[in-house]
Amino acid sequence: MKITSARIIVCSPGRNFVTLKIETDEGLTGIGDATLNGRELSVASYLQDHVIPCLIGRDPHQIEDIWQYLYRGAYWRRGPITMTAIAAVDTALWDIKAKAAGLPLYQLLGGKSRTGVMVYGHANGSDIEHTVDEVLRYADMGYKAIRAQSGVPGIDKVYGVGRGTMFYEPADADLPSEHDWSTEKYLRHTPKLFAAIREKLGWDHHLLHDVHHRLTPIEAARLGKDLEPYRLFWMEDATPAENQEAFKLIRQHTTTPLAVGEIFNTIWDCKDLIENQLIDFIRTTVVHAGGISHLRRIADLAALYQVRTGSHGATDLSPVCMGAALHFDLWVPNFGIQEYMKHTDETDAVFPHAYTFKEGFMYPGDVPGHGVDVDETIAKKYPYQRAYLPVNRQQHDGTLWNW
Ligand code: EZ4
Ligand code: CO
Repeated sequence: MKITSARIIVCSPGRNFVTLKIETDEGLTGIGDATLNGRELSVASYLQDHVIPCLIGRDPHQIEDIWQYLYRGAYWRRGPITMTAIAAVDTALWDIKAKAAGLPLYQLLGGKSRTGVMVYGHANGSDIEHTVDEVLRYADMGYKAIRAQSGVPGIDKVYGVGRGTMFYEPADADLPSEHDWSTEKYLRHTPKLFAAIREKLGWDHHLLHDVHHRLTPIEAARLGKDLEPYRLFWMEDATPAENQEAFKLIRQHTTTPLAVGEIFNTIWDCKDLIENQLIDFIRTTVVHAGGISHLRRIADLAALYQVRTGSHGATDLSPVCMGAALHFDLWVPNFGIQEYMKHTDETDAVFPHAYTFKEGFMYPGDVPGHGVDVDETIAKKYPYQRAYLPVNRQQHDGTLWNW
């Protein structure tokens, strides 16, 4: 088999998505997600201008060789744009291989390790009462695990509280919108939120929380300690992870499990945190960490230290990534949980898919490949629209902070 063509489909059915489609001389095609939120066109150009010319004529079955060719061959290793582009190629090639075999992708990875994939949904509210109601609504929908984010009294706009209740979408403007921040107010508020949730919800559901890189290490340690009574499944991105030594300090102070990795793009970003047992869940994804081939390497390293997977799955990860992730999750032995935010109906129409949700679990389906397609005719109705993630500034003096 030979790759005869490859092309990029950019569309915006409510938000931007970049999709790579690879075609072969045997008529089999495969697709991969290449969406990098707020920097979409850089990846599209990287693929179009620098990767696609190298793919034509290659045997799509040689997934590993093509991966190494694109990673080593670029000379400039790693980074979100390179690794998202490689991920798109890798995902599309796994799709083709599985279709050629006539098997759902999880069978090629080693088959099912579980009956379904536990996912967590997002409960967002403007204040504690509203967030508690949202958590209960997610429990009613069947979710076994729920992430809770709440507005903070005295802070104008806070991460996790956005438009809509099923489709929270942070990339909200054609220039970055500005949020404000107060660590003191957040740290006072958040333990009260989880106390209120446990009181109404009880103890039969997993609860998660995303700090979104807002705290210094000692502040993160304090929040972890204050949340211990509510037995969180995890506290996510408690502090920025460029300096990974910071996690030692957090670890020394709290038994609240720690999750990191949605912005990581290779195993090298994960290595020290995993080997030093500073985290409990690794959140790298198919689309931002080099595809299924590379994510498998990260998961195998993590397994040595009882670190489990918890892949990022917000709405900027397209249904193509979601489908591939669910095959991966069904197989990966050290699976923890999968993030899931429902896409809009417009997005689902552009990306018809075999995966389903039932009672808090998801299933990738059994069609050959990863089970997600792209309807190019519908996609054409939604042209690219520039959109940015917000920035965050300290209240009072406007110091730029971590969003
Ligand atoms: O901010 O996907 O856990 N989920 C998150 C997301 C991220 C966006 C960034 O593109 O933190 O909401
Ligand atoms: Co996050």
